[in-house]
Amino acid sequence: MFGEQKISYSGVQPSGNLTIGNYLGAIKNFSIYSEQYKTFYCVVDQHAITVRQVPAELRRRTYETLALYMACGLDPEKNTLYVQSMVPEHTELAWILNCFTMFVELSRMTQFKDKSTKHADNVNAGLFTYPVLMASDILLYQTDVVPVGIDQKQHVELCRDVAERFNQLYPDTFTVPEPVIAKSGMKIMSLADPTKKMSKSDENTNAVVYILDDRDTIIRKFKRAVTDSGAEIRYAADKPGVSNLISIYSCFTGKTVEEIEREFEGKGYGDFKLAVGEVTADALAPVQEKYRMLLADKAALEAQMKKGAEEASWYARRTLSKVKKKLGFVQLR
Ligand code: ATP
Ligand code: LTN
Repeated sequence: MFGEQKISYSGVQPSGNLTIGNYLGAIKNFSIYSEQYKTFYCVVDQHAITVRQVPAELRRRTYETLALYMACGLDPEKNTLYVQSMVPEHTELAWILNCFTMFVELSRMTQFKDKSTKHADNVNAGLFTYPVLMASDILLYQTDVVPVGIDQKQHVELCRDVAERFNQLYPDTFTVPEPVIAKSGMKIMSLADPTKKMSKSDENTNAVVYILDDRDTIIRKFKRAVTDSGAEIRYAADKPGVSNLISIYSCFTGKTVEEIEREFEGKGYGDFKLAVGEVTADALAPVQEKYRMLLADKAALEAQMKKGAEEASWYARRTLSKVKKKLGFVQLR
């Protein structure tokens, strides 16, 4: 809470082409809060450098991610959209919170374990303290709700623990945030291995549907999606492939699992996969069109970045100044 205002905050890394997992698990749910909350949605470029990035690609993707936020329906007049590295208070608070986060807490994070296996040649300190920078993002804005996919729940819970620890020592400093995880779409799985999360950094591009894939590519990828033994279109633990496709179909059409099972009773996997491809392509077409228009005007995107960073800074400075005062740092007027 900032005064009487409730706050929603989330972020996406500009570390690759965004997927329908990012869309359904996160971005699509950001706008739910636009009317009644003060909302901050950030392009977290500083998180992205915890794994090596090519500078020109990071720069390009920063523009693209901001344009995609807007193309997905986030109106910059109603939401503060900005780039993390343009608001230096994030890293300043991160240092402070590093001193309130325990080594063992960070050692338990599954994303750290996964990423340090995947990037064994670059297990850097930033990868380890990644959740502390994320906690700083969230706590700087006195956030109430954090809409994320389920893979980020553990990080938001760590953020809550850090906030509570800090508040116990220095009362009334931070709002303790809640993770909000969409019921459907919380974890979209890979089309090649439905036991694995669909991820923008997957090397197998056929396993991933990108928001910007064209219609033919989307339909082809779903046609090739791994399904399960048997022929029934049914949502079940022993049918991870079909269940994942049912979830995607449900997210894009708003239909319930039961309605979908009824709709495809007696039909085969081929028909179903084609239908999933078509509804996905239909739903993404307007997003893609708007995205192309927005990306064509770089100056307008830069003006947006500037405005977003100015708005965000105002809030960030207030919280950071309060934290410094509580800690005993001398602040000159
Ligand atoms: P990377 O592959 O680089 O780790 P990512 O695809 O996991 O990236 P992030 O930028 O880490 O994407 O995540 C942005 C948001 O999208 C987070 O809230 C995350 O929980 C959500 N998200 C990512 N992948 C999925 C998925 N497959 N299903 C649902 N939500 C997802
Ligand atoms: N860690 C998140 C991205 C992220 C974020 C945040 C999400 C960075 N800062 C603050 C919510 C709130 C991820 O990897 N998806």
